[in-house]
Amino acid sequence: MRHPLVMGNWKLNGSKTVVKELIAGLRNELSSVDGCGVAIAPPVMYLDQAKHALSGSQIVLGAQNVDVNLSGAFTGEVSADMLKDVGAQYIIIGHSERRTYHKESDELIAKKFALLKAAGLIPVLCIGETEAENEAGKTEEVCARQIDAVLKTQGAEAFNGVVIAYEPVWAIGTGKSATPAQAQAVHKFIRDHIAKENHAVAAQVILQYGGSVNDKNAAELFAQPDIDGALVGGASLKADAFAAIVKAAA
Ligand code: G2H
Repeated sequence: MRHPLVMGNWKLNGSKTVVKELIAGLRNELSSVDGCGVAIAPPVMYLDQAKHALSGSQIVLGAQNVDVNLSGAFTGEVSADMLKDVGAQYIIIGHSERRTYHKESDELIAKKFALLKAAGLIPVLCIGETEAENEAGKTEEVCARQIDAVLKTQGAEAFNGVVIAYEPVWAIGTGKSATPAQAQAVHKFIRDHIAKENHAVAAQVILQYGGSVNDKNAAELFAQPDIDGALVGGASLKADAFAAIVKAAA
């Protein structure tokens, strides 16, 4: 049976002091929480420091991206083995900010998905439509296309043990979250889409919602049957707000 997972995506925020203080705050706030997986993805520069600061806690380390190459002359990149080496487990790929600012394609993201699986890491595959696509009624078409890049090349079984984060682009960092009903409808579509290929795989895949999740709207989102937690950006930078979101999912 799948379990809820709340993951913090710190994006391009933090410092050595922030890592120290935020993780201390999270450890304090979440020491007695049971029933919800918790992960944080600090900037890659701070993964090693974060891993040490998390030692002995239930909070798992994640990362925000991985390169599609394993090693070699790829200046500025970070490989799956390096992420594994520092103890990261959940790796975000396909975030809309990477799709937009770094021109990452569905095909490139599918390659990253495959290499993370091969390295024994857990992909957190972000999908979601833009505002224009939403208004044109293309939400399902876009989500299906983004999932199919993996599904049609690696098979439904590739989704065993992985996380998909549905993040409507119009809801990211805007304060304008999807309503619980809107998010549930898309989550159900995503699960049904995978179920057409493999019911058992679809039933266990963790489907997170992402996009302006905060301590006020989390509980209602998590009450939806196909929403298994959240990928949290802005609110993951405050220990009390992030802990409240985790508690709402537990
Ligand atoms: C969506 C989310 C985290 P925020 O990008 O991935 O960010 O919660 O700030 O909308």
